[in-house]
Amino acid sequence: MVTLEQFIVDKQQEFEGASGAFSKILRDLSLGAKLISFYLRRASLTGLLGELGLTNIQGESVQKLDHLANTLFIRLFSQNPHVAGLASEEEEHFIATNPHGKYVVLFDPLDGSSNIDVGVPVGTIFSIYRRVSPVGSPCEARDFLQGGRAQVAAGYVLYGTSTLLFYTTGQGVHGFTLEPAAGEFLLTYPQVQMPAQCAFYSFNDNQLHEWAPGLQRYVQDLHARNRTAAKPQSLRYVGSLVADFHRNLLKGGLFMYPGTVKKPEGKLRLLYEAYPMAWLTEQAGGKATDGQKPILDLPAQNIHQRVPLFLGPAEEINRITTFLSENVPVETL
Ligand code: P6P
Repeated sequence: MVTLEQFIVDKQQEFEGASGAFSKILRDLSLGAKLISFYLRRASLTGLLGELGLTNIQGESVQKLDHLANTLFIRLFSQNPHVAGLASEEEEHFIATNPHGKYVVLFDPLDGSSNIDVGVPVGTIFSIYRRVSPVGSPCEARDFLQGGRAQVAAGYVLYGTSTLLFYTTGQGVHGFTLEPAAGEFLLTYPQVQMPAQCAFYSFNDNQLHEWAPGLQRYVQDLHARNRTAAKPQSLRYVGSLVADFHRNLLKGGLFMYPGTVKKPEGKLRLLYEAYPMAWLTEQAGGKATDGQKPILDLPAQNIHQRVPLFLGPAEEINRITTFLSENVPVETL
């Protein structure tokens, strides 16, 4: 029965030289997660389902719970003395908070929220950096654009059959389950490793005809391998990144959201979706690319930039890279 806070202390996972900073930031994140979990489970009883009637910077309709989660995390992190600034999927610009804070937090407050009305699990994704601008002055854009390898912590909350919090600080991936009776996250998945073989594949193939020929060829090869495999891979895709990723992290699976001819950068955001999920993937023994290059090595240009995303066991990701680099032509069926 190890609580999240005790685990951080036991593992000395504080950032060096800032005792209590990581604990305090994770404590705010876990408080937000507990409250969001509470509101989500009653949403259809309390009129919190559906749209707010606004459109966010992404051009997406804002769900009522998107707004609630975003507002909650902004309030929590704004009062945290260790946090100098925030960037949210729901906010066009970053928000400077405490000039004496040493860290910045990026988050997708409620990813997959279009699934809430149909009872599909949704999640929160977070990514933490040590600021590079001078402490004592307002944070700057460069604090958020340091690149994936500069993250000091990253993780997600999954609001599913239970509320789970998974994170890494570069010392492996660790998972915790919310015990509502105690209001605590308890350690339930220490040192998670992604299985080397895929039991599942997760992608939306409604734009397959617009994918690179090499990737279409990979999909043909995947189906051909399934015809003779002792244990064929199953398609599992719920359209909620955290839910699809979490299943594949525990059971082994490929997640991909490629670019298309019309949208070569794909849909998912680099800073607060791809970077954190890529670091978790690598820390769990998997591989994360944009189809060719490691996600964590891609430079950050702006906080809402998009990137094609491939997450999974190294063998499967390497196979995709081969098909894409050889751009093997699509076989006529
Ligand atoms: P599509 C949810 O809107 C999201 O951002 C991710 O959580 C999810 O993986 C993806 O989009 C689903 O997109 O185009 O398949 O509905």
